[in-house]
Amino acid sequence: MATDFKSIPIIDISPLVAKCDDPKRVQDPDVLEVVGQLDQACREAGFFYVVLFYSPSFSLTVIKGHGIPDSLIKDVKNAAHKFFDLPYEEKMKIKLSPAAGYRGYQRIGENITKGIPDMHEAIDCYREITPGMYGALGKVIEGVNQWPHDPPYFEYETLFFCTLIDLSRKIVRGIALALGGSADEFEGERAGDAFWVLRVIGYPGVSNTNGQNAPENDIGCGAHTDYGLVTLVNQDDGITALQVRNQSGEWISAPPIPGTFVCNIGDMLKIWSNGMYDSTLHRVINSSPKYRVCVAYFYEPNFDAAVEPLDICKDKTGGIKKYGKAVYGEHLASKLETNFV
Ligand SMILES: O=C(O)CCC(=O)C(=O)O
Repeated sequence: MATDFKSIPIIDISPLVAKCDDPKRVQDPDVLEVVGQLDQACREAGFFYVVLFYSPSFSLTVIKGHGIPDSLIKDVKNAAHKFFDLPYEEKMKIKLSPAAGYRGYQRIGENITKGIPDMHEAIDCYREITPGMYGALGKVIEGVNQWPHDPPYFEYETLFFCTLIDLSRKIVRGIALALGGSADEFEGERAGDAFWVLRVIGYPGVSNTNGQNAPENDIGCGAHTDYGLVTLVNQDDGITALQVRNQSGEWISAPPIPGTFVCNIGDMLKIWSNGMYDSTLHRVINSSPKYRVCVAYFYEPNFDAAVEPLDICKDKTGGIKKYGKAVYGEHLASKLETNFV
């Protein structure tokens, strides 16, 4: 369960990224330091920033090899701003629908959280699932991703975000160590063939949605937890909109920090950890007059993974499994089938 954290910790994970595949990793004090910080962050907040690039304001280590240059992240967000600025009819050419495997463009208000339309629009895409690949389990999400032709290169640039699979895997290896397991705990049939979801999301600024220039905007994305293992979020600079709920119910801001991704844990990790780590509620309110873009990469278990508390976590939490078995693909499908108007 989250604590009464007042801010989201920043973790320089470069020692872990450099050494997580090295058999001697647990003898390295720098790796152990990162593992300790991950454990604390996952127990206390379920959210943390990972530092990916050299940022003069933070003087932290460059993490090489994650595959996404800062300039490309900016290009993707610029392209997203251009796409969301297009006329509605243009955007609807790649409309999301159940027939398209829930892939494509969703208009403002189409996504529903706890009965209330979210004031965001988005392009949703998923790792490809070919017909029959997972039988009835995968049916709901079968399809190919739908990409805009305008602006050009949108698909090509955006798909670069999928190289975050490598960084996510390394973070998850660190989390496995933090739970007291082996670094390989989430490989193989758990998340060795990780499914992924990518969302490019746009949140209108305050005066564009309610027309009253009110100090607080409508909810851009209602309070929710993420479904899978870990999420990496890159947000527009200069707009504070993402909020994370602590144990007392206070909403703690997670402002954009240049050169970082926000990382948070999802429902499947909560089950695997037997509740040692919680998937923390978060929401988005863009109260700035500016339009905000965020790119969220969701690193998930294998689509057909059967997820239940790990024995090492059960033993550390009183010996009783707090959660029954969940199949990740079923969890995702149940969310998709109730998420939209
Ligand atoms: O816009 C954000 O900062 C986060 C988006 C989010 O929470 C989500 O898509 O699940």
